[in-house]
Amino acid sequence: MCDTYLRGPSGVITSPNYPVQYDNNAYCVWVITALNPAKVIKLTFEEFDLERGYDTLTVGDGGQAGDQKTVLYVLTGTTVPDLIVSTNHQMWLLFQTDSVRNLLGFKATYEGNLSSVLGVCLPQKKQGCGLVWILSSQDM
Ligand SMILES: [Ca+2]
Repeated sequence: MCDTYLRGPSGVITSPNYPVQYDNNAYCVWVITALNPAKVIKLTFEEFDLERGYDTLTVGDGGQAGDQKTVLYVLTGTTVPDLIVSTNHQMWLLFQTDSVRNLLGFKATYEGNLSSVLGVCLPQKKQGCGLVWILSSQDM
């Protein structure tokens, strides 16, 4: 899952191991960026299955992943969320799980009228999946 290039006008983000259960102590960050600042990012969920209250996917506006001031939603449980649209050209996702009980995870597609998307994986200090994806796009 690391060091993967994603290209095209849209792409898929899944929890680690999907469609197999995610790991304990996961800490994954995604930042989706449209280089055209006039664009917004749309995130559509197809599957959602997290341990309610203990494993969460936080979705925020902008590029400062984890910034409490920009949180749009903290998602947990097994209800598939509605479409999420950012208010600007960046959206971040933070997936965190605790140390027990894993479910299936999530699958979402992102779309921002993008012509290309680059995915980069960076190491994280925390234990678990430790993925940081920085997704950038550029209009043709
Ligand atoms: Ca858990």
